[in-house]
Amino acid sequence: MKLPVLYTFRRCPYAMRARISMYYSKISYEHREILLKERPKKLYQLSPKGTVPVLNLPDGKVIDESLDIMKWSVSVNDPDSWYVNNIDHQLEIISINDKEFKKWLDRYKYHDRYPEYSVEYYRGKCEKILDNFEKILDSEKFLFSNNISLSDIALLPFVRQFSNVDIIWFRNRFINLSGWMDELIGMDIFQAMMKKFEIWNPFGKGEEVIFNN
Ligand SMILES: N[C@@H](CCC(=O)N[C@@H](CS)C(=O)NCC(=O)O)C(=O)O
Repeated sequence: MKLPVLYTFRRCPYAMRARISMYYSKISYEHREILLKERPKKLYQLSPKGTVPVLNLPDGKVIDESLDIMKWSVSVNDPDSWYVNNIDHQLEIISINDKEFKKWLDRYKYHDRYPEYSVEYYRGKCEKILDNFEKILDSEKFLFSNNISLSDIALLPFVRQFSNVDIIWFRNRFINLSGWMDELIGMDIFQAMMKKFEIWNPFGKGEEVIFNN
């Protein structure tokens, strides 16, 4: 059987959220690990913008946005109803993450490349956004209820990146988000999708990830 092919990079937060969804939905696929500094021609042929992740389905369809890969994945199989309730609100939170939080996160992480403002300024911009989530988690385990939603997973790799800049500071400042992050990172599917793969050789096949549903 022909499998969907995923072009991915292990540490990319967008690729991570896509892979978590694929593992959650138990979608068998061919994994093609790439390096951003040496992107294969095939990636550009499928999607000229050349970003990862890119999913090439057996019918030829190409999905080149991580959120669309997540949506496709749960449309195939959503065993714990990640994407059933509060859909508009979930999408709103993801959009704040992708459009606003990501921008400030990059400036916080690479503050020496953005000398216009101080590292504290950039961190403060991120803090303001994360404070909204911290408050929600006062009364709920996850962003929308005591159950995981797609938005928790979509945000996780970005919050994780933020926390890793100064993990001690993060854990003191965001007690609820720290617990939330630990719980999600502790999930088997998170650990499984972080497995290391060899870089894909463009003349060969990637590695098959098979789920026996
Ligand atoms: N909106 C895209 C963003 C993907 C993205 O920017 N991925 C990064 C790696 S983390 C990338 O491919 N960067 C290379 C580039 O922008 O040329 C998505 O959600 O899939």
